[in-house]
Amino acid sequence: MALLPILHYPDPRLHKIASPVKQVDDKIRKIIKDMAETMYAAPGIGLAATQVDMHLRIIVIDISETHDRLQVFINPEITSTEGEAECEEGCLSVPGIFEKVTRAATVTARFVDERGQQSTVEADGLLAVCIQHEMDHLVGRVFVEKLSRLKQQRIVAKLSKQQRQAM
Ligand code: K1U
Ligand code: ZN
Repeated sequence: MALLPILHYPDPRLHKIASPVKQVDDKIRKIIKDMAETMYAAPGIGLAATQVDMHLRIIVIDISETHDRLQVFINPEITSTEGEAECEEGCLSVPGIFEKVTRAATVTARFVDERGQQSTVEADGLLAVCIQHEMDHLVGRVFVEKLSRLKQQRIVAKLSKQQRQAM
């Protein structure tokens, strides 16, 4: 079992742009396995490779209550969206912070699966939120950057305090 260290906001490596995966091979499947283990251990319902300092377009998500419905999205691209919905979001890279964010209510995305097969997903509810949140990580965006400058400053101050207390 390999648990990967998760980068914490405002680490500048969270702003790197991830590169597409060229070929889904055993090396990529090992990264996916380690990412899934890291997500389950955190615990979280999603993780983008960017958050574990691997700058490849890979996302893992499991929104099931039983933690046995892992979904893997390699090279995801959103092809269409509909509507708007507000949802409270959290982030393993921004521990202890939960804020409401508005995103598309439904998304359709194409992606490559763990076997290297092209696939599509139509998502709404929490899965749609999670796909958009994780895809933002792949282009270096963290959800708190959707909030007001004042809220961001408060969050950075709160995280610095948490880090000082953890020392
Ligand atoms: O990207 C991440 O850091 C993962 C993030 C995903 C996410 C959650 C909520 C809305 C949008 C995206 C998390 O998993 S935060 C932790 C969390 O939400 C959670 C943890 C344990 C049980 C249930 C939820
Ligand atoms: Zn996140």
